[in-house]
Amino acid sequence: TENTIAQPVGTTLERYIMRKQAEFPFATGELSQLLRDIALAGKIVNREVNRAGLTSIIGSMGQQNVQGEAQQRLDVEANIRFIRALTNGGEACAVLSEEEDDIIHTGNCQGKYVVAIDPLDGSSNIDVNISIGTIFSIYRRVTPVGQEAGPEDFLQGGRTQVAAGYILYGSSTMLVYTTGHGVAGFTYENSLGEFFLSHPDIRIPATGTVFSCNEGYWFDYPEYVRQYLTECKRQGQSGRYVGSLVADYHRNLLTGGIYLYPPTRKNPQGKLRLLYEGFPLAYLIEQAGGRAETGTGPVLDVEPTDFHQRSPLFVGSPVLVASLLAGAAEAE
Ligand code: AHM
Ligand code: MG
Repeated sequence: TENTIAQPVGTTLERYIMRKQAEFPFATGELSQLLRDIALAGKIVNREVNRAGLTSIIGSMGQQNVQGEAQQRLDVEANIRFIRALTNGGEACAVLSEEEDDIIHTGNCQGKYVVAIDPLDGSSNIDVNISIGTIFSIYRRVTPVGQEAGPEDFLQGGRTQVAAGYILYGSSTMLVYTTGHGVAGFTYENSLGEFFLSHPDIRIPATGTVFSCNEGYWFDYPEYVRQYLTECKRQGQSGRYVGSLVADYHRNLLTGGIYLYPPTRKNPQGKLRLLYEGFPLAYLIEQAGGRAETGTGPVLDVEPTDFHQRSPLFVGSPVLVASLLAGAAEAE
């Protein structure tokens, strides 16, 4: 079947990246290095996430993190780790993070890439030991190399992403990414400190029986969303909602399903952020054969105007997303 675990051939992320790079004779290796930087920061954050419940105990023992700094809140810590890795790596000239209002210049003006990132998504799940994630999106800069990056580097539009992915800190930690040639997933082996290729070519099932949304906002959802969900229930489908976007998305990617963060009366653009949530997950789902829509068009076609703008998100199996949209079209 699809999406099954690969034979244990032991392909590490490192080897995989090298092999892929060799397929593009003109590649300079900078994007490869950028992916390595992200994986490295992911390993560090994974370690912090695993110790999360112990931080107050460790703190009371007067311990500090490896940099000699007092322990931070985990989302702040993750932000620091990713920015540090991207700065040290040298390929990214600037970073946009959910944690900071403005873009962060790394000082690497020669860097060809910019990265938009949600360093630790699922903030409500951090303190209760539930899966959380990191989401990232990479663009080749449009401003001249040698200068500081500008807003236009980040506001190019989702279709110009050169790579995107996420790290899921779950019962296992996984890194899943695309560079526009399909989607590959890697599972972290703690004792070896390596990501191993476990899901070589992820394709989302065309349909599924899972719907994922926060039903607490039911009365604020558009009528077409309520009708769609009502039909899901009539068919006896399963409601599954972790409340961590990466976890809900990853489950649906592997098993088939739809994730919904609709517009609500209070938040007509929903809650999720376009540049480091909607765009990367939309790019990746299309690469896996799925769809990502806002209700009025593909997520990737939204023209970004603000770093932190929001967008509704309906993402998952193509048949399910199409069925939701059919209702939306009828409602018009
Ligand atoms: P965060 O960036 O503050 O962590 O919020 C994003 C999270 C997503 O991971 C999740 O899907 C969504 O917010 C849940 O929101 P809600 O509690 O409104 O259902
Ligand atoms: Mg977030």
